[in-house]
Amino acid sequence: MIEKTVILIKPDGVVRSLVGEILHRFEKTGMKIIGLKMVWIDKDFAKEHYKAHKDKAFFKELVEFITEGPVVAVALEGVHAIHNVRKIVGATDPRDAAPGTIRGDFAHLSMEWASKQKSGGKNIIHASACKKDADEELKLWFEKKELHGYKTVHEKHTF
Ligand code: FUP
Repeated sequence: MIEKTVILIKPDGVVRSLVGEILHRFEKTGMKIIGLKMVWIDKDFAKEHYKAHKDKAFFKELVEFITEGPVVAVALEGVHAIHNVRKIVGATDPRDAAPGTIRGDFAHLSMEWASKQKSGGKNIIHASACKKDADEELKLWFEKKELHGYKTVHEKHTF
């Protein structure tokens, strides 16, 4: 039940100075940050990350968008972390993302709009979709030595 997952604060989230706000939302749940870094990836790395979308019409724009600035990569650990993180992130299209979710609160440019602008969808954040993706993304984004095991106060003090 204890899972590890990956989130990426995408270039739009970074340039809008939303890093602290976003990290806070995950930390408040009690889930544990076990890896954290800022990286400016190149196109080959982006293509590997988004390989599931390589045949989609928006693939080129997706790769261009995620490489236009640095991203903040975060590894999180917690009970049902993959599901819980996706719940906090919200629906893929900002038009559908519910208020209270990161995408619902901080984004509004729809995928339809992005496609008309010929840009990648600006939805602030990526989160691993399932266990298989989480395992692959942890390996792609983090070296073993960049992931840390430690006890949070919640684990130390169980009343
Ligand atoms: P998600 O798992 O919620 O990030 O969504 P997907 O894996 O389905 O999509 C990956 C990324 O493609 C999304 F973050 C947004 C982007 N996208 C576009 O840029 N244009 C589209 O028309 C659809 C998706």
